[in-house]
Parts: sequence; C-alpha cells; structure tokens
Amino acid sequence: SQTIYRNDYTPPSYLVETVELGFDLDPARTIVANRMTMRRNPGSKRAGIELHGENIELVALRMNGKLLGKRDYRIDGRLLRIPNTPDDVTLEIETLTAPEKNTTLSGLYVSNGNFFTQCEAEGFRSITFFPDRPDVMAKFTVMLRADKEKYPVLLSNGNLVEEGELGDGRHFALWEDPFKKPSYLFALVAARLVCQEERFRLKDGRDALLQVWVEEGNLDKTDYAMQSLKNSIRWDEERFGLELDLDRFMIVAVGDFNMGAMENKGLNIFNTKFVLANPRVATDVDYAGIEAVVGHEYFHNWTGNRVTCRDWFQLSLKEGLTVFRDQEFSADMIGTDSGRAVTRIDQVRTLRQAQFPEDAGPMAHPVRPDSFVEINNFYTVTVYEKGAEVVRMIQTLVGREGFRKGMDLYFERHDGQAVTCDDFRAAMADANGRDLNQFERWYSQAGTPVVGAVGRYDAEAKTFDLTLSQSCPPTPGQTDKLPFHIPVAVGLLGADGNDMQLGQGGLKGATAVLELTEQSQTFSFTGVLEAPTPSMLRDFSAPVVLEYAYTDDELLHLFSHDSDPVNRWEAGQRLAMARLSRLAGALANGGKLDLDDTFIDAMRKILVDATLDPAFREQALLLPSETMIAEKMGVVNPQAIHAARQFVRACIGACLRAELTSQYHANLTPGQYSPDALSAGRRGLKNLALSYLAAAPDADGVNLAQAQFDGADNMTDRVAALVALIQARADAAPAALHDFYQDFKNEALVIDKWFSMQAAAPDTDVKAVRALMQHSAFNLKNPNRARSLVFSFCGGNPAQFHAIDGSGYAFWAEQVIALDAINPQVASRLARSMDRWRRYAPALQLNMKKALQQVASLKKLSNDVREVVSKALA
Ligand code: HT7
Ligand code: ZN
Repeated sequence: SQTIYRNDYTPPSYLVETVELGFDLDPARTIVANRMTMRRNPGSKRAGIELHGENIELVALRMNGKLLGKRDYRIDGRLLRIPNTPDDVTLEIETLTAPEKNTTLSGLYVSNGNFFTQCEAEGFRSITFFPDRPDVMAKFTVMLRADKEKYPVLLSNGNLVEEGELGDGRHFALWEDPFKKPSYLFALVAARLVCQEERFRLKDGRDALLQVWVEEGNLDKTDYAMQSLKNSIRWDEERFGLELDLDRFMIVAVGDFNMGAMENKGLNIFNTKFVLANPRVATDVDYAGIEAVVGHEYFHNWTGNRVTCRDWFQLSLKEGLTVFRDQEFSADMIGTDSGRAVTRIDQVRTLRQAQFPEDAGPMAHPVRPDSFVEINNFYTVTVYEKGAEVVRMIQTLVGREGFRKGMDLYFERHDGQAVTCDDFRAAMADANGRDLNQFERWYSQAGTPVVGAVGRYDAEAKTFDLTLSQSCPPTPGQTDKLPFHIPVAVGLLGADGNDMQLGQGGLKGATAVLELTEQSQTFSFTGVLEAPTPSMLRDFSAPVVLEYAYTDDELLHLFSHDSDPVNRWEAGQRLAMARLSRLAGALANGGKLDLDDTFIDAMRKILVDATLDPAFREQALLLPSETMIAEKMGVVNPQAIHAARQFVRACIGACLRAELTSQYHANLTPGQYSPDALSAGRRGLKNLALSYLAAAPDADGVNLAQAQFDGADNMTDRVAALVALIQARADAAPAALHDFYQDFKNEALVIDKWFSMQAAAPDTDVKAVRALMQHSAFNLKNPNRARSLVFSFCGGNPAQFHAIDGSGYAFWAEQVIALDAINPQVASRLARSMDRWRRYAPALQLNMKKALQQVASLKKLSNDVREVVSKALA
C-alpha cells in the first residue's frame, strides 16, 4: 500500500470532453462500452494518457479508430498507460464486469436483484478505464440496455432523451447530462422500482419533475423524503439564491449501501434508512435524519457538483460546507430560537462524542489532510463535522450577510471548476475585505485546541479582564502547532442572571465575539458594575475545549440563567461530568458512591420549568455519554464508567420520581403522530423521563414502560419503551422483544433497530452477540445489518465490549477480518473502534494490542483496514 501526498498533486495529462457510455446490463456479465474524446491538457508536462481501472476485464481498446495491440499500451497494476499520444484523441474501450460478484458496494453492483452504482470516491474505475479523478470533468451520455421484465426502470444522470424496445425482451434508455461532471458523480440504476412523483414550481417559474423511487411496498413511506426535498429546494433558493439547474431530480432508495446517500448529479442514491418513513416504522430521530440527508445531498448540487474538488485532499471543501448548509437548513426548518439551539446542542454532542476522540487518536488528521493511503478512510467526522465548524466560524467572523457575499463570489469565480479549500477561503476573505490567512491553520493543523480562560474583576476600576490562552496537543506528524484564529463569543452575567451590556468599542451588546489569534491575549471589559459570571464560547463559537475554573455556584447560575441556551446546557453538562468522572474514579478504586442534592435540585428546576421548550429540557437533562466520560478520564475503566452513569440515572429516577412522572403525563402527544420539532421534543422529554423512572429501583417505571410499549401508536414511543425495558433488565423485556420482532419482521429498517437495541443491552456479552448473528435475519453482507449488531456492540456497549477476558476484542478481530473479505470500506469503519486503545487500563490494553496485531499480521488485508490498524499500532 502506498501513501499519497497532497503536495504531489499534478494536473491531469489529458482532459476528457465527452463520454458516451453503453451498458449491456447482466448480473453475471455486463459489457461496458466507453467512447471518450480527450484533449491534451496544456497545463500538464506528461506526454501520454493515463487511465485508472480496477477489477474489470479489458476486451478491446481503440485509439482514433485503430485497434491497439498489447504493445501499444501497458497495464501497470491499476493504471493503463498509452505513451506518446496525439493532442486530440478518441478512445473506445470495451470492458467486462460481473456486478453480482461485487460485494464491496462500490462501482456497479447488485442489491436485491437490482443494479446500482456508487462511484465516490474511486468506484468509477471499476466500471470502465477512465482518468478517475475529480479535476477531470466531462459531459456524459449514457445508453442503458437491460431485460425489460426484470429491470423495467432505467435511470441515469440528467435528462431522458429516448427510450424504447430492443425486440429481444430487452429495452433501452438514453440519458444525457447537460452539465460537465467528474466521474465520481456518475450513476445508473436498473431496477424494478416504483416512484412517488410531483411537479414542483421553481423560483424562476420552471417546473421540475421530482421523483422518489423505492421498491414496491414502500410507497407508503416516501412522503417525508419528498417533502424534505421540496423544502430543500425552496430553502436554497431563499437563503443562498441557488436554484435547481435540472428539469428532473431523482432520489432512489437502496437497501445495501456503504454510507448515508450519494449526490450523483440529478440521480441521488440513498440508503433506505434516509428515505423510508411513516409513523409505524420510523422514529423522530429517523425523520430528522431524512430531512438532514435529503437536504445535504440536494445542497451538494451546488456545493460539490457545480463547484467540485480539485483532488480528494480537498474533500472538506464540499463536505464541510455542505454539512454546514444542511445544519442551517434543519435549524431554519424548526424556525424558533430554542429549536435552533437544540440542533446546535446536538451538533456539539456529535463533535464531542466522535470528532474530539478522532482528533486525539491515531487517525487524527487536519480538515484538509496531507496524506492518505485509502481515501475512503477520510470520509470522517473531522472532514465533515469539524469541516462544518470551520465554515461556521467563518460565518461568525464575517457575519451572515458577509457569508452570503462570500458564497456569491465563490460561485461567480468557480462555477464549473474543480477547486481547493484555499479558493473557498479566498472568496470569503475577498468578498468581506477580511484577512483569513491565519485562519488557514484550521485546515492544516489537526487536533482540538484547548482554550484556557482566566478572569479578573477590578471592583474599583469596574473592569473585567479576561485572559485567553491557547494550545493544541501534538497529533501524528504534527508536534508543534501555531496559534489558531479562534472566535470566542462571550457574555457576562450579573448576579440577577441578566446579561450585562458590554460597553467597550466593538464589544457592544450582550455577546461579544473576541478574536483570539495569539498564544495568549487579554480582553478588557469596562463599565462592569459587579463581579460577572462569564459565559464563554457561546453557541459553541469554535470547536475547542474551554478550560475555566468554574465553581459549582457559577455553573448553577449559568444553568439557571444564561441567555445563551447552548451555554446553559453546557453548564449542566459540566456539573454532570464533574460528578460522573468523580464517581467513575471512585468505583474504579472501590470507593463509596453518593450524589449531592445540589445536582439533583438543579436537574429538578430545569425539568419542571414549563417556560422552557421540552426539547431543550430533554437536552439539559441528558447525561454525557459513556464515551464522553471516557475521554475525560486519565485511564479508562469502561465498567466503572457504566456503573457510575447508571448510578446517577437511578438516583435521578428515584429522587425526581414525582416530577418525572408528572412531566411524563404532561408531555403526552395524543392524536395523530407528527414529526414536527415541538411534538418530537415533547416525546423526547417524556421518553427521557420514562428512561430515568425505569432506571430507579422500584417497579413503577418498568410498569409505565410496559404500558407504553403495549399502547404505542408510533415507533418513537414503541422503541423508547422497549429500550427502557431492556436497559432496566425487566422481566418483560424478552417477551416484548419477541412481539416486536413478530410485528415488524418484514420491515428491514425496524429489524435493524431490533438488533441494535439488543447489541447495546447491559447483559449482552459476546456470546449473546454470536447467538444473534445466527438469527435468520442477520446478514453480515448488508452494511445496515452489520452496523445494527456488530458495530452497535463494539461501539455502543463499552462495558461488555471491553470485557476483562478480552473476548470482545477477539470478536472484533474476527469480524473485521470477515468483513474485509466482503466489503473493505465497512470493515475499516469497524476497525476504528480500537483507535483509543492506549487509554485503557493496562490489562485491557494488552488484549487490545494483541487483537490489533492479529489483524495487522494478515497478508491478505485491504488497504482500508491496513491503514487503520497500522496507524493504531504505530
Ligand atoms: N459524498 C457522499 C460520500 C459517499 C461515499 C464515499 C465513499 C464511499 C461510499 C460513499 N457513499 C457516499 C456522501 C455525502 O457526503 O453526501
Ligand atoms: Zn456530503
């Protein structure tokens, strides 16, 4: 395996102008004919043509009409080279592939008897020989031929030009994409599917045809995806002035898919998980996921497709920006300040749960990585979520209007081009007359910066000095870091809980955005009439760890009064984290467990505060996860962390029993189910109350859960009740699981939930997981199913996965190896669950290392998995 470096980028030797693809589709033997016109790239110094190709059989190759023989070209591993080519070339290439044998779900593959493609990042090269790199953009015409009975629907990018019969039971469809695109955006579908369709009036008066394609039997689950698509189109018109540029936009759902969805031009292909929903089968979280992912893929049409990446190191150019756009879309769809804050809190949770650990582990990389072995390993929370934070910080620095100006300039300069993260930053800087040079370090330096804060109040001078300093821990290949440009949004609370008006120069209003650019800087607030409680990093203004020696009293003050809901929530998390890590430490050392009334009282106050949005109250009462607690511990003891968290949950359930019960009843949502944010928030708070009640030692909570399970008319309530029963180890849990399976055995996405609830159960050990793998519904080849059981156990049940006897690690090694033979992309995601092995107690470390070495020692291993395990062991 070879490391590829960003600095080695060279322009392509040839550009492709047009591509005509012909597919004779057959699961065992598909013939692909590719005719492309190419022209020497004036910017390149290399003489010949280089085409990528993998896992395909070359049948014939013609150049400018002449059949080439073996001596005219060379195939070196995965590259086909034709030396000394003329400036203008027409290549005709015929290849063979066997889609039914393709279990990688990259390239052309078969799922449930239908054909689909997945070309990002480098799947197109297993369809035909091609310069498969994003800076080669061409116009595609695609002819599909297939059996009409088996594959009545033939789809590709762009517009349908012609369709008809071929006479032998086969039919054809000819598609033309009017826009130039890189090969990773190519797609085809040949399938037995049905669709919900609608004509939708665009802002410029044109009508676009919108379609959502699914398997027969799922047409009762497409409304929400269609509604989300229409909302996305409208939102992009209004917020960014960006219109749909096609007459037709299609979403197709497929049950076998490596990721969430794919933004192929005009033909988005989605994991069924992010399309199919009705109240019977989908939870509130599923609905929110569909809205976000439909939005995300649609927004890529401009940020990713019209302007794409020069090379894969620039992945965050499209992904970070598009995540930021989908986050803003979801927040705007809720519409209220409080709803917006709840979405922001969710984003912060994801960062802390997944991105901060990645940034502190062996796979840490900058938002714009410098090198990789396998690009598929870099579709990460760093590139996506931290990338979105970086874009958000730019908006914080230039303001919302300034950000829009920057976006306009970006499209004015780069529409139709393949560009870099620097080009995006330059557009933002130039449109706003801002210097964003130092800001570049957010793209080039890995690691989570730590911002230390010290406040000093001078009662006589009525000033408050806030000294901020920054540091960033070393990450692989980067020992010393230079200071970042960090926006720190700050407010000062008085003793009455109100925001003080900040009186100094640019620091007017209730919140000031301080720009920390040095290693250490002091910011002075004047006219401060009393000692304030500082509320820092409001709205999580930067993806950093903020260290400030808050007292409990200060945190309680912020938890009760901060006008910034994100920091109000944050104060509660700090209060909880202090107790959870103390308790976990005590448990690890055989100490005594107790929980103070102060904490319980603070939780009570929020719980019963009817002026607060239920969704916010749910967030404020939710404890940090076991993974987040682990990140705060010096040495990780997963069993102690689990027991500590369970102890606090049981205390809350017992001490707040009356309030939790009354909030449970006050937040019922009778009547027809609706996934809107207010109803979902009420259900969220009610179901959190239920989970605390069920965690308490008495039987009342369990009885309530059983009643909710029996009477539920929607999946959110049904799953919440079942999880409460399972987590409480209730006697009724096995029967409820049995009934759940019987009721939903024909709904694949619900059976995924059935597996994952059991995988995360407190009593599920490796033996139990192995037994579940023997269930007739389990199938390791289906990524959703593998994630629902194997991943949910290895990543979502730390106390059992990290069993002292090392059985979890041996299981992990076995599954990584088994999956690698089927689907390296999925295997390598599972491999990542051992990233943080060096932080565990020595006895666990030893077994973790052994398991990693066992995988690393295999001769036959994909680049994907090898990169992950060798970096973990390095
Ligand atoms: N841009 C898409 C990435 C993607 C992908 C990458 C590697 C392998 C399979 C994949 N499926 C989709 C998804 C997105 O960010 O919108
Ligand atoms: Zn994306």
